[in-house]
Amino acid sequence: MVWVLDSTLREGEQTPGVYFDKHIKLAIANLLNEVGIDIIEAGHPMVTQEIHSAVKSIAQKDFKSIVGAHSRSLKSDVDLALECSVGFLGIFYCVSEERLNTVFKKDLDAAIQQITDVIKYAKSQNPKLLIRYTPEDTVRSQFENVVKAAVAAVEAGADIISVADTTGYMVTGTQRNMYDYISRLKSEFDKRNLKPKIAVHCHNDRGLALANALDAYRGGAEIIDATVLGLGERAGIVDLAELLVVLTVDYGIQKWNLQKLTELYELVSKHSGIPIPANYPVTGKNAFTHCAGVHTHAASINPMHYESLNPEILGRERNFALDHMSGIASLRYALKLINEEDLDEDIQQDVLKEVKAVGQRGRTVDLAELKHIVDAVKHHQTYTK
Ligand code: HCA
Ligand code: CU
Repeated sequence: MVWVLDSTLREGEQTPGVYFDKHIKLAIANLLNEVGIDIIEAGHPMVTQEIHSAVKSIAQKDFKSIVGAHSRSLKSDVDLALECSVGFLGIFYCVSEERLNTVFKKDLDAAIQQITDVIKYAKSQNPKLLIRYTPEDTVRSQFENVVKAAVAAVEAGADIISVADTTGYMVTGTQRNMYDYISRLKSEFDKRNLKPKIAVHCHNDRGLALANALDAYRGGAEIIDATVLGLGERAGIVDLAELLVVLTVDYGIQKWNLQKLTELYELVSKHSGIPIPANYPVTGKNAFTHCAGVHTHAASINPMHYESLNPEILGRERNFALDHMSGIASLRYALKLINEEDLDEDIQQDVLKEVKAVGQRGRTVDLAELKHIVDAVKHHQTYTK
């Protein structure tokens, strides 16, 4: 069954300007555990002493989620991760010719030697440790290099191979698609009778991260990386809430507690300083709000006319916004909610006029303001009658 790896505390903290204090990291990890996330990638202990200490504290919690650390392919990084007693270790090293030649000044065999030495070392220190090896920028690297390094990594003890679309380069439905990539990679392992789990890490540079991740899943990937709010380098990666909702509702995988997502998103948004856009799918303020008169009318009869997701799965409520788009049906629905459904027809029309006037000034009318408008219109009519 598919696993979800949340990297809000590692990739997410690579969002420019984002820093989570240790106690906030613990609170986020706690909610991720309550959501039922399979792996929490808690940080890269080498980066700072604070991250080291946070990863260690999270790993010490009695979580159902596996807690992991990120690490370069260096024994010194692995030692710091091992000190944190993590159950998962993600090691990355690129294998593209250009990067090996210009950045690392190493040939492929020397790089593979370094990768396999580090994996063997980590496994020898803790045989139960789940090890993932990621050839960074997998999909733009020479396929033969990826296969050679990944096969060697699995033979050295890696349990998981991750396909990273580090620059959000893949486009479903074209030659550069994840389904084909994962299928080809899996067949290379099959040929050699190796059975690592395949993970996928999709960046969102073209807005296709979720589509690519689902394409990878269809191709046989079993672990999908995501972050809260899709945080991460540049445009970030797959959004966790969107992924979990699709896997639950559309793929029928009943495994995660979606009711905790609102609290998790509010916490991460508050402490990352990244607002949740109002029109964001699943967690945005407007995600379940109907506005135009035609929509509100049909949705108040049966919400499914204008919804394909039920807000209740997230513990959220459907809303009807009043603004310049509203018609009499929306107004009547809102009046019922404030116990004013018996208003005279002409008063209702005047209230609607006022609501539309407010809407044209670029605001919506909430129920409290609607009550004031009703009172004002009633008052005015008493005087002018
Ligand atoms: C990084 C790059 C990375 C690594 C992914 C992984 C990517 O920030 O180190 O280790 O699985 O996108 O390639 O996030
Ligand atoms: Cu990444």
